[in-house]
Amino acid sequence: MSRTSRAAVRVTTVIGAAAALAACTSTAPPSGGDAAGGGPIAVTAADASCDVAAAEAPAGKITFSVRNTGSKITEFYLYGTGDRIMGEVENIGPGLTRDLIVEVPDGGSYTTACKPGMVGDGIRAPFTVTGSATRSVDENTRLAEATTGYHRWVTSQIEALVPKTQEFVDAVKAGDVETAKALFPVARTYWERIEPVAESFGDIDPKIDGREDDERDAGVQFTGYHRLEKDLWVDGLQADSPAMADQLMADIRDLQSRTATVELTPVQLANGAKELLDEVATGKITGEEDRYSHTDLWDFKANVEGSQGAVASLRPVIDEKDPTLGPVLDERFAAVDALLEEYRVGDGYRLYTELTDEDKRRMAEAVDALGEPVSQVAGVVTS
Ligand SMILES: [Cu+2]
Repeated sequence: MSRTSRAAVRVTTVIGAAAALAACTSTAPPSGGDAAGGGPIAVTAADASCDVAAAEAPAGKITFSVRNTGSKITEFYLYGTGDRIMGEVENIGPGLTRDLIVEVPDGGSYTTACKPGMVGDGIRAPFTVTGSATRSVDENTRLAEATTGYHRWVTSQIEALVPKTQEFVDAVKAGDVETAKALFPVARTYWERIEPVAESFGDIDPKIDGREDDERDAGVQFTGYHRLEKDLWVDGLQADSPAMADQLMADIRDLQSRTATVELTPVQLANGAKELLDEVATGKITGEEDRYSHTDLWDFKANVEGSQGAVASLRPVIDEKDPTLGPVLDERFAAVDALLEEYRVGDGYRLYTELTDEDKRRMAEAVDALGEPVSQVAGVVTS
């Protein structure tokens, strides 16, 4: 789960994901253009203000160019009804500018938000989308194939996630701590590969992958993989561990049934690919995600594979639109893979606690170098 998601768990619907699922398969080239005047909408994000240059844009592709003039790392979101995330851009350091490209097919009321310090509900403002964008699934067969192919891949991951998590859950319920510990990072691999899809459903991700220190509404419990991780590694199995295990399984099955009918757009795939790398940077290289088991490198690898899966589905479109980008992506993914191989131990990886600062520095550098071309994918596929 991403830092962002965790920060916003309290608002119930959050999601680090690429964008919420628009009510369509908007595989047509974006028809709305960029904002009212045509260009990107400038957003000036300071520590206590969030100035969005336009409060309205036509439906279709909307680009926000977010400049952080403050002193804290910030994020920018576009929310739909019920805080459904249409798109977000994370980790914008002071002085930096990053673009958020989002496809909004339906006109209506939306909300923009800057989150200086990456916490809380953010500095919000209403944003209106006018008209509606053309939806023509068949217009671009390559894009349609990309989303179909990715959906197939996600389905295959879920088909492995369900039985692996069941084995993990069974081990917890049987009180077999050693087996459960061994299965924990394995089951999570399938989860971490497809997390942006799960995050797009909002409420599932906090239940499955929330952390103990997440903000929660009163009465909402700390559940999911990390709660069981804490039991297994720190507290020992608790009276309610079996119930927690059952709850995790129920939430995973809920994910499975919702994923069956989900429709994803090419922009969501592209943004999800970048999201996963942001997750690596903020959750894994920091050792924050698996703080009790220290199995962060398993998740690291899975996030990279998930990013690669989404990029791979889009590859024919990327090659058609910008033939220079694909080879750069190949090279950077290969570099990250090669680096991670250095930390392999058997079927797994070295524990986070065994990494030196130099190891972490090299990982951060490789992930940054990969993030750069991956962040171009959304723009290329919608060009
Ligand atoms: Cu996660």
